[in-house]
Amino acid sequence: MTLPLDFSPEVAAALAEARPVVALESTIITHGMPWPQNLETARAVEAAVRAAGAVPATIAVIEGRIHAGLTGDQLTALAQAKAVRKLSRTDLAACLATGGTGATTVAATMICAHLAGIAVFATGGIGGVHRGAELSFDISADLGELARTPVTVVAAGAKAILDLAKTLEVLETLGVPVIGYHSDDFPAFWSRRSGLPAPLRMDSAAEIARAHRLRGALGLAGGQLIANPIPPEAEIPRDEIDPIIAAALSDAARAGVAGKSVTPFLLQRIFERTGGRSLEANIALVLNNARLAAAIARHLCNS
Ligand code: PSU
Ligand code: MN
Repeated sequence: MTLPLDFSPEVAAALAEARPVVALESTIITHGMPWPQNLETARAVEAAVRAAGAVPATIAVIEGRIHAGLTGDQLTALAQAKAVRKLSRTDLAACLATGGTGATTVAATMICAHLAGIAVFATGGIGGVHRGAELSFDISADLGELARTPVTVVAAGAKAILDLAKTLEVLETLGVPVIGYHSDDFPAFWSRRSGLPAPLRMDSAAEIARAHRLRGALGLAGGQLIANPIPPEAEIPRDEIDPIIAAALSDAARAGVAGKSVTPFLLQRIFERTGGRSLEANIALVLNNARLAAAIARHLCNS
């Protein structure tokens, strides 16, 4: 069976010539940010990857086919679409089988990037263990994907709406390397520090690329999580964001939000409750992650 996988001409050429490519997810566009900042950010992130010497491959499922690299029109349509599916490992094949369209989460983007031959992926923050998971069992499929698919994911830690201590515990259980970039502290998305130590630390893209290669050489399944703190000038300090997160979580509990809707609902409530500041921080950290991912991709091509 041939894979329903299409490459943009730019991404196909870069891969054929073994030039650096960085995968980008699409759920952040459809579910993580409001219009029109979602489209502006998607374009700015692609531009940041290019400026840092790599080719961006934004990944989405359109009418039953995986696309690695979107045209301007495809990106705009996705950013404007209402009620797009949010695809993860569980429903990717079903969406393809039924000719559907959907945005890819971190988990689904890792799967598609690996199929496409792309080893590095930049996003905002990964999903993780939700607060109250001991009752809800709500643990993102992103964690299991990091344990099995060999893609290095650059993120500003996990979103601070999660239980970060439990998220780190699960990542350790699954054998996922969590590497603080220029940081001894595990970052908390909008804030530079979570107060929890980063299990590992590296200070160069070259070392991260070497560690990626060595995991493969050792036959270790899975990827790496690079925890890259938000730039200092863009951060919302923890003591400011914590009460807002707590309020958003009680909004979610009152509204009875569950399953796939939890993360988008909380991000929207935090956006409203910070007067848009959370979005500015989110944009800054994604751009920062795109630049580091491009540097890692360049080192992977040169080693
Ligand atoms: N990072 C962001 N905004 C987002 C997400 C990540 O800045 O919207 C998305 C990612 O696609 C991630 C998903 O994989 O949220 C996690 O959702 P869940 O908790 O339902 O697994
Ligand atoms: Mn979930």
